[in-house]
Amino acid sequence: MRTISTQVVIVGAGPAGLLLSHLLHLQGIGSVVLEVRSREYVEQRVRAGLLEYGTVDVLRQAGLAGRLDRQGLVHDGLLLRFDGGQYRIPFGDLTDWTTTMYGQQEVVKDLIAARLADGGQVHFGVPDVTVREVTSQAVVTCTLDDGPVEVKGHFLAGCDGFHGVCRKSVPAGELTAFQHDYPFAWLGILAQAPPANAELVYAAHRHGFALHSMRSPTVSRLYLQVSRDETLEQWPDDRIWAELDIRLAVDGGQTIIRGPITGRSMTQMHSFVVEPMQYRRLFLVGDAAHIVPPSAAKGLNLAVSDVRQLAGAFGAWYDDGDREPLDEYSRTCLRAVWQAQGFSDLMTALLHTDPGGYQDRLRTARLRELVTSHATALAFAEGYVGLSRHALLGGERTTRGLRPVSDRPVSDRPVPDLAAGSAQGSR
Ligand code: RFL
Ligand code: PHB
Repeated sequence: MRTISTQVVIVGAGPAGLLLSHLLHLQGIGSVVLEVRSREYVEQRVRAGLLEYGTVDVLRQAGLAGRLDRQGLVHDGLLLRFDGGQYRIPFGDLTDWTTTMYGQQEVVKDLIAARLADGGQVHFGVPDVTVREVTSQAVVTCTLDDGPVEVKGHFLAGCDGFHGVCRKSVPAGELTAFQHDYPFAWLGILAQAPPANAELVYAAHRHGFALHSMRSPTVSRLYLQVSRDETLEQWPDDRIWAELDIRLAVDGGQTIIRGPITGRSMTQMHSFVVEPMQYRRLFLVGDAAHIVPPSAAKGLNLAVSDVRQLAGAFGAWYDDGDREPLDEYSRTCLRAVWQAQGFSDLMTALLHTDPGGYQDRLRTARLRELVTSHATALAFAEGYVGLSRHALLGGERTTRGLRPVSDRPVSDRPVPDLAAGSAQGSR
């Protein structure tokens, strides 16, 4: 069997695997990427669309944002519709951070183009990746165009998504899985229709949640909350549009622009985290280690956070022989992962419901608080744009609302002398 040697073996050419390979290349570290699907398939797979500012920043600093900067739609606010009213959360004003709408498959196309232009080794259509060893070295076997190969490296990065082989190769009892299933699903469509609003619209309606999102000035992305046992066959086009009209309605005005539906999907809503995100020389990255419900658009952004940590840790190891960042990878990432789990759960609870009951009333009260309390809106905005997670990972905190009131440590401030009988003290 032929042997290919590299430094880091990467399984999966989704955003996580491709970005990791690119960031390693920028540091002079070699990798081989093995992907089960064809290049065409991964470049067409419609999924995420909302990139946090931190994600855009990573892509920009890695020289990957040429098309993203030209075509991405930068947002600084979102619209919330509930109880017949519409409210705006100006997250850009609240946090100084923006989000960018740019399809995940466009990020993947840009990454593949960059990897191939740099002579990167990315193998598509590899059907049978098998993890052989991750103890003293990383070894996987698979079949490439010219027959069976053994791919050997110092480390293995499992970037193969939730259903991949890497996590499953870890011996039983080494990892602990935490899981939560929500009782609903998202029916998503992609339509050749201009978005009716410049900003995303999140609607909490008594029929269920609806989201009006977009991919470009001519392509809308729309979602409906459905129950988890419903199928796409139960939702012909007319029913989808009629339900979107109802749930997104505000004061009876026109809410969506219809157009040909070019893609549809049904996504079950789950949360999943595996701990730790490392086993010996195997590092789990992105959806291979954790899944969030799509409500808060965190999955892709979280995958990019993991990659950033891991690429930095490999850099420290290969440059200076410093293994601490690799040892800390799982602990550091899990802090961010659980923060994102918490925010995704909060946003799911705020927007989805079984109508009519106690929980429904509570949800409306919480939405009302979100659009009336500056403190609540600020906390929400920090979670939405990814600033809370950025701060947890050691990033600089620039949000307006959280600048320190005084730069002076508390111990330097004069202590009022109550015994002196000042006007206030003697009252
Ligand atoms: P991916 O994208 O699943 O990539 C894993 C890759 O591994 C390959 N693979 C294998 N390769 C070799 N051998 C095997 N045995 C393999 N098994 C699998 C797969 O073919 C694939 O190419 O994981 P990655 O890279 O960690 O990226 C994660 C993101 O894809 C995911 O978190 C997001 O799409 C989640 N998500 C969203 N995230 C956001 O940040 N913003 C959003 O707006 C957003 N919206 C969404 C979403 C996910 C959705 N669905 C469909 C789950 C909206 C939806 C509806
Ligand atoms: C999307 O466009 O796919 C999207 C946007 C915002 C979300 C979730 C999904 O909160």
